[in-house]
Amino acid sequence: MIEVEKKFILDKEAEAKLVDGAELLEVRTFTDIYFDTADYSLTTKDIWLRSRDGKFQLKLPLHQDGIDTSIDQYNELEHEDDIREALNLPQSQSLIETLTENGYRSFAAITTTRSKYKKDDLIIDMDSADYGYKIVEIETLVDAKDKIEEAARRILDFASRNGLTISPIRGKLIEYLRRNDPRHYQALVQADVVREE
Ligand code: V4E
Repeated sequence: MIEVEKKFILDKEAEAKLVDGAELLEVRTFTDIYFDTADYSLTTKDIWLRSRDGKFQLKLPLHQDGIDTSIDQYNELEHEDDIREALNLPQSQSLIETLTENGYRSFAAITTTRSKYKKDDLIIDMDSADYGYKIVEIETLVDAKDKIEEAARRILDFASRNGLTISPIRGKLIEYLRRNDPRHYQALVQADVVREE
């Protein structure tokens, strides 16, 4: 599946409007541990490897011409075999052991409490990260690339109807790096993965 999502700043007014008429699906807390090599070979290519509560996930960028670039599109791999193939890793040992042997190490751990809502057939994730940062993501899943554009339009329409401001925003990990690891953050700025506004 392809995840089409957009992050927005969450202030009190926006939160109240969003929650109005929305169905609360769940509240849960999870911990993400992010991995990369010492020279940032994944993240400087906009590739994100993490273990979420112990389960590995890999996000690969799916930037397409002609599609609104204010929407982020990633392909998500969740099967260890697929992740090994995408990263060119051999099929031996556990994934964490293979990663360590191939020079990957963890560079950030973030615990998030997420309130998930459904409204107008879109998913709203209100995230509060343990280091003191709040964000909201509007997202949907599509099963083919030719459905991304329509999904992106639905998200932006929904945002304007619900009083959300479309402005550049740092995700939880990027803000964490900006605050805690300026060297890594600058490498992402230089690689044009992160734009400084
Ligand atoms: C895709 C990405 C990163 C990995 C973390 O992805 P994100 O969607 O922020 O995490 P989360 O916890 O909401 O995952 P979900 O539960 O939705 O799967 S870190 C940075 N990016 C992309 C990115 C970027 N290139 N530039 C900026 C300013 N923000 C984010």
